[in-house]
Amino acid sequence: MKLYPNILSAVEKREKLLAVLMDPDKAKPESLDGFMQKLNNSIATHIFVGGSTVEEFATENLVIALKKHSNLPIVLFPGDISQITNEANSILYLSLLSGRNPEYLIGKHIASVSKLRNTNLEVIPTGYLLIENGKETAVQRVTQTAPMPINNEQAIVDTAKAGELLGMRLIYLEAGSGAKKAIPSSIISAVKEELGIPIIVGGGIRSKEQLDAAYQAGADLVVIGTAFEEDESFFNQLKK
Ligand code: 1GP
Repeated sequence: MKLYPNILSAVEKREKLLAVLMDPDKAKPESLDGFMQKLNNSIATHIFVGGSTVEEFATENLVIALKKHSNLPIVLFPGDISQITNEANSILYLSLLSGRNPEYLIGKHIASVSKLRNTNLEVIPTGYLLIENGKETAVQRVTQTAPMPINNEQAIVDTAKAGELLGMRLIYLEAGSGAKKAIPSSIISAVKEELGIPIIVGGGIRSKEQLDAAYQAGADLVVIGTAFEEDESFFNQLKK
């Protein structure tokens, strides 16, 4: 099953996509029942799996368990090479374009090749932009890069565009997990206007209103993790 063509066709049909992000450090394979039941009854279209600090094999074990609970495509959103597992369908091959740390622009990618070579994962090149949200986030800490200032919209648009010109298939606008402020609508729409590739938006989205605002501004796929982790009843507002 190839995910990218499905994303493109959803964009064409103006269908909006929602990924539930699950962190292998927090979601435990043995206690997924209730959560997954709610997820399966919701409008979620994808499950993303990833975290910034994850124990070895935790990702693989979680993905194996998730497949028993859901038929949704499982996409790796890896914080590190150790999180690559052939059990998933696809991998967002993230290059942190907002930062200037060569490890996260190309270094980790080179190191990942020997692992990827032995998988059937669909690799989706994704330009990843970390944007200021009011507090320090895990991505910032782990990658030792600064987020892009929110008031320099042109720099954000130009960075996203450069990603598209380099051949990225997706652009991910990231406010950071548990962000105080989600990506502002004005930034989403400015990037959307300039780009021909689908846009992912994530970080700090905690309500149906914020989700709809992100879609309205031009997000093709929204990622939500923390809000579901903190309160599973949020799924009730997002029923199919
Ligand atoms: C984090 O964009 C994702 O990488 C989702 O963020 O956990 O704040 O929903 P939240």
